[in-house]
Amino acid sequence: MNFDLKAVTEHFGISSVGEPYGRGHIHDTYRMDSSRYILQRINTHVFQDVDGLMENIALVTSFLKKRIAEEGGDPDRDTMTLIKTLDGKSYYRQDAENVFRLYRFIAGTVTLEARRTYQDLYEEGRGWGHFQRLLRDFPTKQLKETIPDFHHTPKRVEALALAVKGDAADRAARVEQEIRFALKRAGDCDRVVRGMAWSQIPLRVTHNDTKLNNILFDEQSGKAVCVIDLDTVMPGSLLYDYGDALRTCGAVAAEDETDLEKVSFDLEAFRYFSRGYLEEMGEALTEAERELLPFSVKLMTYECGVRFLTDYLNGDTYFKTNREDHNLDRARNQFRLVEDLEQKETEMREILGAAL
Ligand code: ADP
Ligand code: GN1
Ligand code: MG
Repeated sequence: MNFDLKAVTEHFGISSVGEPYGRGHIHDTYRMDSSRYILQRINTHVFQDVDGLMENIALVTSFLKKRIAEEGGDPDRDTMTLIKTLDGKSYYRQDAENVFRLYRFIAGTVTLEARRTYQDLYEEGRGWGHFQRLLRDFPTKQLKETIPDFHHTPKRVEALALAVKGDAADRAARVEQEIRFALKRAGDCDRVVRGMAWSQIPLRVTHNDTKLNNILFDEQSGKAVCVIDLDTVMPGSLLYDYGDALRTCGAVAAEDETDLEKVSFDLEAFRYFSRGYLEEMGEALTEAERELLPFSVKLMTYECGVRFLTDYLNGDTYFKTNREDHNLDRARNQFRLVEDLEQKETEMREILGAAL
């Protein structure tokens, strides 16, 4: 560690005794002061607008606390609590690379890297649905778009077309089939952004990293307790969060599995997750959102594949890779999943029909 931990903890007024904690891929996380706090060194390479992102988190968590209290929940446990520095700031900057924030540690909870049973996915769905329902009246105008056009799929496709043209890593000739696959399906990739532009799909608060390991589960009961990792909270469509959660928790194989025979979408996972999500959020969905739920899973999977393929063509400059052709493997995997989702759309509609 090339920072002065004692100076950091002194700024927050806590003990400097602690240890690394969790398995996050973005920040350095420490459990401090007899498990009272979570200290995070913010990854300033990924997140350059620290002020914007901390302001978003402060706004969203204080709104959540009010709503949670109104519902009779525990505002200190059901959402994150930011602890300010002694001079009242939401983070402490030691130097350009070393920027820290402090949260209250939420005790008696666990994070899951993979589901243990389908019930975990029902709980995961409830967790994301509850988060969305509590925030349904949040004034989204207050939020900064810290990563502009993050889920603007047509712009992601434009970036792919540019990458093909530029062919920076001299790889385009090898992946003609994948490029064709992506461009052939670009026709309806604007359905969500178009719906938002025409105000048919409401602008809401979105989390934008709806993975299973960004929910804390109660150690004893297994129930979803708290949504964490709020760095990418931005204005957007809830379809991004619903679709991206299922892209990950509904896939049978890992995102970079190379044996495409193993890649498929699990309708049972879809059923459990959606039941939990809709129990919380079903009534607050608009007609247009409801209609697009199955499509959103395919859209987010397609978009992710497009991003992996783009990065492959650009020479792997965005996503971390740890083997040759890693991004290409991921793109092929996601596109295989898109094909499977195309086959399963009718069944997905039937499942949602029953759940609604
Ligand atoms: P990353 O962006 O690196 O994934 P996270 O904010 O998700 O970072 O935190 C990493 C891990 O730290 C989580 O998976 C979780 O296990 C743990 N964690 C984070 N915040 C808290 C908290 N307030 N209480 C308890 N554990 C937490
Ligand atoms: C990135 O860092 P991680 O793994 O949580 C990416 C997501 C992608 C995901 C694909 C800020 O998320 O959008 O879906 O990789 N996050 C960012 O694995 O670009
Ligand atoms: Mg995380």
